[in-house]
Amino acid sequence: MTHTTQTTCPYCGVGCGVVATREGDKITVSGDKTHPSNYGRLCSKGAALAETLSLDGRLLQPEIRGQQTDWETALNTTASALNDIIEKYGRSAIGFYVSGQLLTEDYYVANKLMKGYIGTANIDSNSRLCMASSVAGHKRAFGSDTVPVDYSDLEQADLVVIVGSNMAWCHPVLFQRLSAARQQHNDKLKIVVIDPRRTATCDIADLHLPIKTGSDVILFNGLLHHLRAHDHLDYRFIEQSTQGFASALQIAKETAGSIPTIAQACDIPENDLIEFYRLFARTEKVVTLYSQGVNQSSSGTDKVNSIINCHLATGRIGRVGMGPFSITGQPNAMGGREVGALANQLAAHLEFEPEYQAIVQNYWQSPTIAPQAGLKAVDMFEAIQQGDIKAIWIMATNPIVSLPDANKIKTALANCELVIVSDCVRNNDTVPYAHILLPAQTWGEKDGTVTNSERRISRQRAFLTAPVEAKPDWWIISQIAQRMGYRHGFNYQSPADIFREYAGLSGVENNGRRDFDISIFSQLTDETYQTFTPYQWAPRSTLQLASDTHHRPRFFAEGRFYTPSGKANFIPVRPIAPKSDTSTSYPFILNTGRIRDQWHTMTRTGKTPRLLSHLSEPFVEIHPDDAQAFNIKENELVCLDSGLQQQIIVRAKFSEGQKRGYLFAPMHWNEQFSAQARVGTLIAPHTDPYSGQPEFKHTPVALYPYSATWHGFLLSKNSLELPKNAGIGYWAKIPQQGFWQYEFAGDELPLNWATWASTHFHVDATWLEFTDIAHGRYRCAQVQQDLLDTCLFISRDGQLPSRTGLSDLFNRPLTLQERLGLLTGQVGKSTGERDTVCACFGVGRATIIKTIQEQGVNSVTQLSEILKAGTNCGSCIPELKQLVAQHVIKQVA
Ligand SMILES: Nc1nc2c(c(=O)[nH]1)N[C@H]1C(S)=C(S)[C@@H](COP(=O)(O)OP(=O)(O)OC[C@H]3O[C@@H](n4cnc5c(=O)[nH]c(N)nc54)[C@H](O)[C@@H]3O)O[C@H]1N2
Ligand SMILES: Nc1nc2c(c(=O)[nH]1)N[C@H]1C(S)=C(S)[C@@H](COP(=O)(O)OP(=O)(O)OC[C@H]3O[C@@H](n4cnc5c(=O)[nH]c(N)nc54)[C@H](O)[C@@H]3O)O[C@H]1N2
Ligand code: SF4
Ligand SMILES: [Mo]
Repeated sequence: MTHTTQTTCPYCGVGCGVVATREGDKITVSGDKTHPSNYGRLCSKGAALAETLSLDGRLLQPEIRGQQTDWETALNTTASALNDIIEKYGRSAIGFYVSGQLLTEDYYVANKLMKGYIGTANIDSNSRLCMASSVAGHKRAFGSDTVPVDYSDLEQADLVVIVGSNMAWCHPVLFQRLSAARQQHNDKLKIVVIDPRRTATCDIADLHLPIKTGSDVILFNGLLHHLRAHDHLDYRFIEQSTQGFASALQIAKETAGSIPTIAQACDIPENDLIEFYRLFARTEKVVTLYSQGVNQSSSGTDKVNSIINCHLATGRIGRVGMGPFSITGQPNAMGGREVGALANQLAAHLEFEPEYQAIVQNYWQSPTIAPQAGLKAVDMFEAIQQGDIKAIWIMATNPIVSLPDANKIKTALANCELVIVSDCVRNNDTVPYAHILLPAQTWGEKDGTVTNSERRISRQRAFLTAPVEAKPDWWIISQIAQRMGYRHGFNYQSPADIFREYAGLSGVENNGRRDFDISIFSQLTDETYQTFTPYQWAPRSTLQLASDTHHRPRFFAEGRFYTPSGKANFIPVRPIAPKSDTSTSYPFILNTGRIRDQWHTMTRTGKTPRLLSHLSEPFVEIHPDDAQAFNIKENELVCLDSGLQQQIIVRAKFSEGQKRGYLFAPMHWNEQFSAQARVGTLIAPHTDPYSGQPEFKHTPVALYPYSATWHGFLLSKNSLELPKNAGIGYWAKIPQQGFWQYEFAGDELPLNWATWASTHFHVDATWLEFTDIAHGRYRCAQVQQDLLDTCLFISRDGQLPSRTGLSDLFNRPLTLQERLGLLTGQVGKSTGERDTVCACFGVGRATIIKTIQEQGVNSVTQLSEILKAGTNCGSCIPELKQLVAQHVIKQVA
């Protein structure tokens, strides 16, 4: 029997609808054609969701200090441990660190417990690392955290300015919608990308401005001044709907200076700068879309306001096809902002003001209410380190990987009296520090709502039976709250109960005074909650039940904002240089971010071979000329050092798109997947003064080759716990179809490889072994009943057999020749496929280049017809285009 469930993707803030289809034991996942975010499209990560559903690596039983226990004990122990800490040290000694991977209902209950019952606001979300600068910027300008743009505005704009966002990789389906709109408009729609790197997003750009990191405020201050100087302002709008224009303009003029000064400060060609200013000035329908290149900066909030200033000055807000658009990262980053699970918000877009505190406490009928804002993420972990916070409850986030100064987070947690972790995996970098581990349900099992970047609330629905001991986060929090003695506030039977209560709160004494009001849902029946269709909240939602975006009132359409005067604020912003700069010891700027096929700390996307085939090892991207100057070879292992406690060791990857003097490393790799590749260990915890968001994109570092004296790799049918004392300075773990691949390198040569292998990998007489002392080679293999179980290859000079050739041997009995081949190192045929470009059909770079060259391919369409690459999710199209362009040109030349 076939059973289908409509739900949403657990990854990015685009919030795509997916359909999970179950036929017997087989589950497939496809795009939901009826969902207004994606209309059936999925990216490479969404398309691979069905491959991530296994229970491998799941946390399936509560644990207290390493011992498995039952829920009753775990809940009682947690509740009484929290109460003990409150009694001994006071309520401020407790902190919750929550996440945009939680559902709205989970988020709401956690926030309620902390702010209304424990009575402090020491609850912050990993959205602090993600959206906080946008929230702060919105509030300063609009008096509310309102995102005034819809996805359809991107399609209706004539100019889209993409600032600090690699949407081709990070919001791929929205990027596809934008690309399609551009094709349809016959290129009338212009696209400008502002990013120090030339990313895949630049593939559809008419203009790319590779500015220096942190120079965005100068660029947009210069734009504001340019708009004034060339008479492109909307004076009526400025007069009727805004305040503070004169001083914002004055500061912009003073600080940006002339075109040559701005071009120099941003390090871009003058002509390109003028072209951007002219495009912006003459185009009415402009959307400025921005993300972490703006937010994750010590001047993130000012960057946001410098962008908003330009939209206010031209009156380009609140109308079709225009506006500033902060795009959200996590599946429910927006939901977290709505419920208010950030330390400086109260709940449901209500702020820390006496009137609102009274509203919330009264609505909750709670014993207390947090008196003031609590500690933001970075400060919260500092307070743990200082011993001011004694108990921390971490839910759905992995701070030892994702917070700056990540090794200090380790020390802080190691010294913390009580660490509670609710997660769905048994092994991530944070889990070992937990005294209490609470197994949570994961995507496919859990049930509730999420809100995407365009304020659209969708249901996430369960389509799997959850393992018995995995529980929904809202249930875990409510049970603990009840056992802490807060019986009446947490007696929820279902997520629908919570959603109704939360929707009700948004409407209390609102009457249009606040932007967020979904109180129409406060009486929703359980049945309607089950069948809830995607709903975009809008002004006066109370009056508008229709889900049709095109007929909904728009935020700011009447030029009214949520400030006391009703007028939007211009914020005068002065450019501030990033907190630290390069020096002779740290000559490069390290920029960090995401890659196409991995999600954050890899706990889900790291499970599937397909998603690790695109980029399978931790790396740093460097301009080839910089590499040459620093004597770095392509694919060589290199060390990065920022002067904090630890270095990282990753592979050097050359890219012409990298700005000179800059490096880029992905944020994803962690201690489950590599020896030393957590970039967070390099990043100083500098934060934005308004938002508290860390500066993840600007760390001065030194770079030098890793002095490897040997290289090797191991392929094994089973996932291995690598020996800690084996002198393997670098390793990376890569899941493959039917086996695991481990890449190794070390800087200390063991005296004897055979002894080394027998000590660390239990190689004994049952293994086949070969040592070539003269050439520094060692090989061994374990074959059981003709089937290859494990093989290990070591070499001093880096000459090693092809991994792809060997991979074939795991799936069938070995011939005698192949067994011998394992020892001579001449086994399997290399297909030369290392980097998979099209994850859906497994098509690699080498095949693509060969096809382009041998078959005279000159377009992606032609290439796709031959290889199928790019015909499913389309996430690889920017790279395919790049390869076609590069290799066609070479042929002509
Ligand atoms: N594949 C994938 N997609 C994801 C995620 C993921 O882990 N993997 N995570 C999701 C989440 S939570 C988030 S927050 C989003 C993030 O989405 P994005 O913000 O698009 O991703 P990042 O790679 O962090 O950074 C974006 C770009 O900012 C540029 N940048 C750095 N410094 C500056 C600067 O000073 N000015 C300007 N203008 N640009 C700069 C970087 O070079 C980078 O290309 O992605 C979401 N989508
Ligand atoms: N260097 C650098 N660092 C960064 C960034 C950067 O650009 N550069 N970006 C920052 C940003 S924008 C973000 S959003 C963060 C993300 O960083 P994290 O939040 O640390 O990353 P995730 O891997 O998403 O962690 C989610 C954890 O929650 C678990 N989980 C998933 N679903 C559930 C659930 O339903 N319930 C529970 N209880 N657990 C669940 C997963 O197993 C995983 O362990 O990283 C930040 N850190
Ligand atoms: S764009 Fe990709 S990752 Fe983002 S929600 Fe859609 S399918 Fe998921
Ligand atoms: Mo994020």
